[in-house]
Amino acid sequence: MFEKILIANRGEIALRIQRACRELGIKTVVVHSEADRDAKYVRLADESVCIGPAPARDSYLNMPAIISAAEVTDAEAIHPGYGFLAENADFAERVEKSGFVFIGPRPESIRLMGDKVSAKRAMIAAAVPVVPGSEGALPDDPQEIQRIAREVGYPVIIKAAGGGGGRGMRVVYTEAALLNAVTMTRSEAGAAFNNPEVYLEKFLENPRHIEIQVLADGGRNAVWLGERDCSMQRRHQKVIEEAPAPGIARRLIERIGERCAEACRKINYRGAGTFEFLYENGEFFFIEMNTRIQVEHTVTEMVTGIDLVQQQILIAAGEKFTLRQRDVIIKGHAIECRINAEDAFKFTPSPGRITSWHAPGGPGVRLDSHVYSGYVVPPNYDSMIAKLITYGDTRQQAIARMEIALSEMAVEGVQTNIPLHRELMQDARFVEGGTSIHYLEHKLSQRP
Ligand code: MV4
Repeated sequence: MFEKILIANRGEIALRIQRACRELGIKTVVVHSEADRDAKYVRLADESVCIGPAPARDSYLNMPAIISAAEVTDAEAIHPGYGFLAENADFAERVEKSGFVFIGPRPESIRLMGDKVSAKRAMIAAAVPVVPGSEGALPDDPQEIQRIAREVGYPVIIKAAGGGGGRGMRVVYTEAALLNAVTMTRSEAGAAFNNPEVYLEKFLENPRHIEIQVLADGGRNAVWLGERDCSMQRRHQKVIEEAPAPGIARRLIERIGERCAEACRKINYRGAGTFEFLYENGEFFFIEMNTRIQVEHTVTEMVTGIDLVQQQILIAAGEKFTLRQRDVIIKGHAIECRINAEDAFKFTPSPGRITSWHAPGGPGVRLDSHVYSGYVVPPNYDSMIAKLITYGDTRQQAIARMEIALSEMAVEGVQTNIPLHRELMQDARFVEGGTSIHYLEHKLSQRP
């Protein structure tokens, strides 16, 4: 097992990784920017290294600075968390070339999934159902593009191969709008991702976003750890996640989960990963794979009792990965509310000093947060300051516990989206379960 790990991230996930290391008896090095110098988790780490000024590109995205920090502190492995360099194949490669272990998939896997066209091709080969669309990237010939779109059937969506997570896509409803949309998406993709390749899919109008969590050892052992419903989102930012997904037949999920585990074996996937699907009219369609630990991994931990961050570390250390599918038993229900420092109505960021911080508690309540009374939320990074997770025997109990926990939570000095979460816990459609990816934005558009 490793003696010392460097954490190349900030905020709640830096603390989360630190806690996993502690439990495994591993020392931690935290790298931080000048803006995060006074963060409590920085002081709680065994060592810390300032790697640059506040802007992420000068610190959390500065590969040589991070690798140098690992060298001077004698860390053996680097955990990238989520965001920043977590899905940067070049970083993973440089980490390994410098003699450290990257706690994540092999660089080739990150690269394969980073290119959404090659990811989809790999899934088709592994018998994972995908959204109907072009076979690979779209050709240049306009007539050929029109033929593909006609065959798939309108509406269609044009997506950048280098995009993902909602970046670089365009919906097209008529043939008249097709070629211009392809040209525009191509040119934006060339500028944004340095890759002008685009592909085409049938546009699903009212799907849910369901994702499958996997853990794999890079060889024959791969397991899936149930699903999460992440449909409650605004502008591609998830707001609430839950596990399991309400109202979907278990045999259907099991079939998809098995396909995901088999796909991992096929590509020798290593570490934690997430298969993203759109779910509509009882069918699953793969869209993307994330090769990192995700923000919402917590709800899977609550319903499986498995510590996903510890598993990532064990797998990276080459310890025998002994988890078997029969050991993964989904029990109860978990919901996560992302607490952001932002205006609850206008969604504008609200950085600044938290003058008062009261955390909720009680049975089935988990709060993952690096924040405390007196903490200053820097304006340089995303606005998430906490994840409030509740667990219950039933979905109804998890919701009830969430309502109580939200009511106990008191934050002063910055504005938060706690009022929005309280509203959602009382929302009849949310309580019923199974709302689509458009529900939240639709609801917000109806607000007075
Ligand atoms: C889609 C889609 C409908 N049809 N693909 C957005 C993020 C990226 N991961 C893929 N996205 C979508 N792809 C087809 N063929 C609708 C979305 C989409 C979406 C997906 C998941 C969660 C929220 C979303 C919000 C708007 C659009």
